[in-house]
Amino acid sequence: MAFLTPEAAQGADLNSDGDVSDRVLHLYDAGTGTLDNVGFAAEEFVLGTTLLALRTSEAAQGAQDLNGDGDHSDYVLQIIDLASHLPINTFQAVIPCRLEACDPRVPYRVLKDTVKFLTLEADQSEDLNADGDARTWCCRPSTCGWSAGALRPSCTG
Ligand SMILES: [Ca+2]
Ligand SMILES: [Ca+2]
Ligand SMILES: [Ca+2]
Repeated sequence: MAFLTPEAAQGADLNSDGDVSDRVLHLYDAGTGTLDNVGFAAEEFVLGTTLLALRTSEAAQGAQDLNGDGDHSDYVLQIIDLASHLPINTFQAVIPCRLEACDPRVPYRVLKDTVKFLTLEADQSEDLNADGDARTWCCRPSTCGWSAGALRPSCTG
């Protein structure tokens, strides 16, 4: 189970950035009764069966540049491997999908070993060209990263 804890309600700085104004992702394992603070602020998250994807505001995360483009005004997609609880930063800006084709309850899609999401080129300070800004992140037990043909909306191999 995953949920967002408001720091203000908890009276604690849960993502170690020196303020108490963020909402920070926690994972709870009912099997073992353990509560895990992921340590990242999140605007929202999407829980899959093996992966969880969250959208972190750089501003809320202590003004860190999480996508490496030299500013701290973006929202960046991060992924948690639910087996290990290890966070993986994709270093990619993300916007919730507001297209008609998208379900508004699912701002980005989390599949078994793949997360599909939208990046605005302006946020990423990068010309991603061609195919409508859809990006795909593949994560498999041995390798996490971009699939071959990274900008295609599906993962292969
Ligand atoms: Ca904080
Ligand atoms: Ca903060
Ligand atoms: Ca940035």
